[in-house]
Amino acid sequence: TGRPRVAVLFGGRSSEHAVSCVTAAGVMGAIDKNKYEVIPIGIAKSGQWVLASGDTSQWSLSSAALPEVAPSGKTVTLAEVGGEHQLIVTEPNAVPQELGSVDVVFPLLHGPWGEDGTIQGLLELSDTRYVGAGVLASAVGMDKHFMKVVFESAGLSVGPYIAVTDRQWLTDAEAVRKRVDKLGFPVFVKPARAGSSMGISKVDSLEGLDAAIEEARRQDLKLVIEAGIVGREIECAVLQGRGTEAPRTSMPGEIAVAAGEHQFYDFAAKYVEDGAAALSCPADMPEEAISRVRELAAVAFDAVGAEGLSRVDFFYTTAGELVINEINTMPGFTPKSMYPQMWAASGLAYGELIDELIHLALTRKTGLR
Ligand code: G1L
Repeated sequence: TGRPRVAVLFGGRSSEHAVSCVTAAGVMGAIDKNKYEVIPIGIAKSGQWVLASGDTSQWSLSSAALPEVAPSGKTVTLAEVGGEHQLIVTEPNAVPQELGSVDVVFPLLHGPWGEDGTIQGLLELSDTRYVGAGVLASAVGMDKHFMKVVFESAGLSVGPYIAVTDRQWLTDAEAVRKRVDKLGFPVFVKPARAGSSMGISKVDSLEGLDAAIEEARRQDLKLVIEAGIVGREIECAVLQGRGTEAPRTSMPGEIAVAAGEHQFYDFAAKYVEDGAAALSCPADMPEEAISRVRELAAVAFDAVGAEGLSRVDFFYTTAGELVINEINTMPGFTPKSMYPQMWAASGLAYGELIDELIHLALTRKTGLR
C-alpha cells in the first residue's frame, strides 16, 4: 500500500560532506517520485541528523559556497516504536512526531562513519534495508590492505605493495624504509582507510618517504605503500544481478587526465575541476581485453562479497596485463561520475540505474533473520 519510502542519507562528519550533498541532490533529482516517496535526511558536520528541507537541486561543487547540511531544530532519530523502527522528528518545545518507517535507505556517506560498514551495521541492527554493500564488503572496500589480501586469494593480479602499521612505523622506521626500498621507486604512499585521494602522495626516492608517510598518517595510522605501475587506468562498473543472476558489468572506461595538470588522479581532478578528468567509454582496447576486464571486475565484486554496485579499477600495462588497483563499493555517484557514465555508455541511464539499485535493495535476501 502506497509508494515505498526511500530515505536518502547524506552529508556526514567526513571530509567529503559536500560531495555527499551533491550526490544526494543528483539521486533525489532522478528518483521517480510517482514510484517512491523520498525522505531526505541530512547529517550535519556535527553529526546531528536532521530532516533536510529547502531546495537542494542547485547544489554543486563548482559554486562559490560548497553545499552543507545546516544544523536545524528538527532532529531525526531512529527509534523502536511498537516493535518497529520508525523515524522520529523532534523539535524543541514540541511533541515528537512519528515519520513512520522507512522501506529502504540510500546511504550516500563517505569515509569513517559511512563507507566503512558502520552505517550499514546501524541499518542492520534496525532491520532496515539499504542500497549497496553490506557491513563486511563495505569495510573491506574501505581498507586498501585487506582489499588486496582478498583480491590475491581470489587469484587476481595485485601490484607489489607493503602494509605499514602504526606500531611498525613507531618502533622500527628503518625496517619500513628497507621494505619500501625493495619495492623500487616511485611508490605511492596511501592511508589504508581514507576517503577519496586524501593523504596520498607519490614518492620518487627514499628522501621524500618520511614526509609522505607522516602526511598519510594524518588520515589513518595504517598505510599501504604500493610500487608505481605503468599502465592505462581502466575502470568497470558492476551492478548486482537480479535474483540468482551473475553480476552485470558495463563496458570498461578509461580515465584520461589532462597532461601536466595532476600527478595522478587526485581529489581535485576527480571532483572539483570540471573536465580535468575525462572518461572515454568504451575504452579503446582489443575485444579480448574488454572481455577480460569485465570478467575480472565481476570476480573482484564477488571476492569482497559486494552487493548492489561497485566500481573496479585496473591498470592495463603495455604487456597487456590487467592489474587490479581497487574496488569502490561506494563510487562517485553524481550523474557525471564515472560509475553512472559507464552505465549510460552501456545503455542504462542514471534514473534506471537508481531504480534498479532500489529494486535490488528491496528484494535482497536478508539471511539469518
Ligand atoms: F547507496 C549506494 F548506492 F550504495 C551508494 C552509496 C554511496 C552509491 C554511491 C555512494 N557514493 C557516495 O556516497 C559518495 C561518492 C558521495 C561518497 Cl562515498
